[in-house]
Amino acid sequence: MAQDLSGYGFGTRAVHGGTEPEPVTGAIMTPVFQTSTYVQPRPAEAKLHEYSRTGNPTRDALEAAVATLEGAPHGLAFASGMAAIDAVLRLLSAGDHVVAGDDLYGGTYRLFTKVLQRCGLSFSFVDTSNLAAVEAALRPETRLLWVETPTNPLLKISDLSALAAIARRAGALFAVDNTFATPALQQPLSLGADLVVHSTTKYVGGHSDVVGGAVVTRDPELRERLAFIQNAAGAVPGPWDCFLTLRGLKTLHLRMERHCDNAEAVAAFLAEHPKVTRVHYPGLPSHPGHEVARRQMRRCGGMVSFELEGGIQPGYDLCLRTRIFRLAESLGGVESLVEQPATMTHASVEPEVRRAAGLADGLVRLSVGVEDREDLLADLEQALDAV
Ligand code: P1T
Repeated sequence: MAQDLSGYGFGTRAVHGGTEPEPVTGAIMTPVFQTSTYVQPRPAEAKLHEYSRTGNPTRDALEAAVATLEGAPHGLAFASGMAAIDAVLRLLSAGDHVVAGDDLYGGTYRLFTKVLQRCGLSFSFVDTSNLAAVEAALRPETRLLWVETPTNPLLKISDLSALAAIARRAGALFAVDNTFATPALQQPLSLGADLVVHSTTKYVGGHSDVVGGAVVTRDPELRERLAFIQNAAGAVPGPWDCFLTLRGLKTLHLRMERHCDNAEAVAAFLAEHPKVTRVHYPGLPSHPGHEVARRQMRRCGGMVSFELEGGIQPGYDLCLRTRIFRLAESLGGVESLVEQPATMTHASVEPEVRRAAGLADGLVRLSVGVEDREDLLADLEQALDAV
């Protein structure tokens, strides 16, 4: 049983969460328990685990570690961020209604509208930074409020405490996709959320080498229901993926400082550049969510998006001209990435829906990595000069 780390600082919890010396050898790092099943002393009497879809010691360590980061007792790991989101939505039943943000990862929007709607759930997409809009979208059958903050890709900020109060009054669960902020910068459970979801593919894993997801909660009943869904549906990560994610998250606090330092510099640079018409970064005082972000986030994270004068073509050209910022989907790894959401990560959102939410076709999104700041700024400068 892992020791209770609740009184320790975030860095100590990141390093030690979930990992106890392995009892047989004393190995300080949790081994990869590459096994599908476990020999039982007697029928239906398992030592600890019976089958690796249901449980695996490497996964146990990861689940405990992610929970510790969010300051919660219960974590569950999934094969991807989408699998984690899908598991949360399976807490609902046909006929239930969900209020969700209007600027979500394109894959989340796709799951909601193209898969789960067909199964009898209904969705209203609203700007969750507008509390009145959230209130107005509630229905008697609303069972879930689903929020990203900062959002992907527009970095909109929603007031988590206020939304938690709205959800509570409506009798709905409040789930926060904390992928962009990470628990190093924002802890939604302490602000009233019932569930926190992660694509651990991103900052939690941090090294662009593994896909995974997690759900964290303080509520033992929600944990039981989610563990049942996890086992019944089976979208679990393998032990190697758990190991890599666990290794990655031990340095989350160190990496996030550097991501934030670099993103602040990049946002300030872009805000001053004559070819840039708009910068979305909650750390800029001009950002409409700046004050709320300062209240509920420690720092503002490593994601920056922006628009260029002239619309789509210059953004497209910029993606081809950066050398250190590599053109790729995903985010949150040590490497800086650039992409064009409208044609890449958010292509599954209908153009009119994207535009109504403020996602311009020419928007460029940066995942600012942990390289040297001067090199990142020089890379953007030469690419901007060329477009
Ligand atoms: O890719 P996966 O691990 O399944 O996670 C999905 C997901 C969930 N939530 C947020 C906020 C995300 O950004 C993602 C994945 N996003 C990308 C791949 C991207 O480039 O935006």
